[in-house]
Amino acid sequence: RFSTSTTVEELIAPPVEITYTKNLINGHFVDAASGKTFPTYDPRSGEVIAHVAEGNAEDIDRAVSAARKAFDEGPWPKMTAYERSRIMLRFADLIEKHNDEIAALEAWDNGKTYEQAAMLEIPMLARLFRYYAGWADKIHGLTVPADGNYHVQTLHEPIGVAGQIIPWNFPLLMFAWKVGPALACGNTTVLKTAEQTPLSALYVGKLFHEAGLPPGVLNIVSGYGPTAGAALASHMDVDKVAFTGSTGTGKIVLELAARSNLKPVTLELGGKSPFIVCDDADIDKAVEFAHFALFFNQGQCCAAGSRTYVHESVYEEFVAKAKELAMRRVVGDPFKTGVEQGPQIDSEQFKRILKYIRSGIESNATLECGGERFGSKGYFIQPTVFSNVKDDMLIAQDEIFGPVQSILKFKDIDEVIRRANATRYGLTAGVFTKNIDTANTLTRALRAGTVWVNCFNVFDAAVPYGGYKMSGIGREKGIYSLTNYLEVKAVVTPLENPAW
Ligand code: TXE
Repeated sequence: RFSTSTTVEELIAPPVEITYTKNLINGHFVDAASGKTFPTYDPRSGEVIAHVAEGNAEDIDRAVSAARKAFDEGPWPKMTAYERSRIMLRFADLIEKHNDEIAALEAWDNGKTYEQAAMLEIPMLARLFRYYAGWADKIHGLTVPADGNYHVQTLHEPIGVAGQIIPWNFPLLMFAWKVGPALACGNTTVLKTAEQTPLSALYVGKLFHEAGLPPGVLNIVSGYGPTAGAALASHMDVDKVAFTGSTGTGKIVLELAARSNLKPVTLELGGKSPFIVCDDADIDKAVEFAHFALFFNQGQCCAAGSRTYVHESVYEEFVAKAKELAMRRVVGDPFKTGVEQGPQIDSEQFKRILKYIRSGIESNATLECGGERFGSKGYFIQPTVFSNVKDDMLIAQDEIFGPVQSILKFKDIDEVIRRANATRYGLTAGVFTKNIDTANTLTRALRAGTVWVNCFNVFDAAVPYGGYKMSGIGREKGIYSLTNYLEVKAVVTPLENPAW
């Protein structure tokens, strides 16, 4: 089944033109200050898709100046919240109108399936902006019953210029998680996209301006992390930084923020999330969800359920079914209908994942299926399942970020709680049981920002998302995300007539 297939040898031409490759600063597409460009690649073949303006510190500086001006002089924070909301709603309408082109760009630059982008991610992008548009005119402070004759109120004000650094696994959903709340609260922003996937953000950035976004409110700079990203995190005129990516880079961002102007930082980092299958679970459903929890988006999800703990009484059955499902997974050109798994993002991730697979084999985990590259070009990897995985193996400890499922065995609930929590991460967890008491025990005991019970990867605009421990700081989405982009001002006024 995994033998080299011809499906990835003849690639379908993506149904979209590349129109925007320059940085979007102050409402205009401009070349990089240095005049340099960098290539972005098609992960199906490793061939260059386009050359994109390579932003560095100078471009970040220009973008921050534009954002500063748009914040300090308006019109964005000074506009009525209703007007801001209407622009965001018009943007959502334009996203829907251009759904298929945006999806094609996203699939081409990232390697995810066109169907996933067109049917799930781009509709979700519009949904997220409508959600945040709804918040724009519902952000307000409190009146506080302080001691003494004072009228005390709190004003919830935008924090200023946001610096936002995003990864490549969900380029546009990460765009929405960052830009949505920042703009709803009246901030302006400079967004640094991932160097692997610069194209789709530029396209939707243009649509946002068509929807009436004033220049300078959203600036998008393409470029590399240590140059453009670091310049943004350490910029003295950026008031807040939000980052999604690896835990290692998250530490650097936090340090750069601290060493510059102590700007507040939100971080959404890596994970090694447990997926726990109890003895009373619906096994077929658990197998299906465990597969989805790990293999979705080529395994390139921070949420991935990458430690599948299965109760010993159902372990053999579970492993057999998980293997069968992985063997049936359709790998191929992500533009082809019915394909479930495309290539990994780039050669670096591809090599890294294969290295982890080798480490699993060397440490004597049982390779149930997969284990090698798929096809002979591009960055495709066979869906891989390991059983008999032990907690101290590298594949059970590190974030692999690829299509590699690790199945571990457990005996009782206290033991699995202890083992599930024995990690530096704490992003998500999955629990499969029909027993309400077991579900309640596990949801409270697991140290993770999200616990999905009898489901997984449910990402609603209103539901907060973020990590415990080294999986991050702060929450995105939902009402909780707004606090990342607001300052609270207490206003105290004496009352003239003490009798009041
Ligand atoms: O991440 P980086 P990479 C994890 C996953 C993956 C690993 C490495 O395990 O295998 O990270 O991926 C920018 N200052 N995740 O190397 O470096 C960079 O340009 C400022 C989990 O791609 O964290 C990009 O825009 N910025 C994750 C962004 O940081 C810097 C999603 C992410 O890149 C920078 C992606 C610097 N010094 C990877 N260096 C998730 N949580 O979903 C890099 N960047």
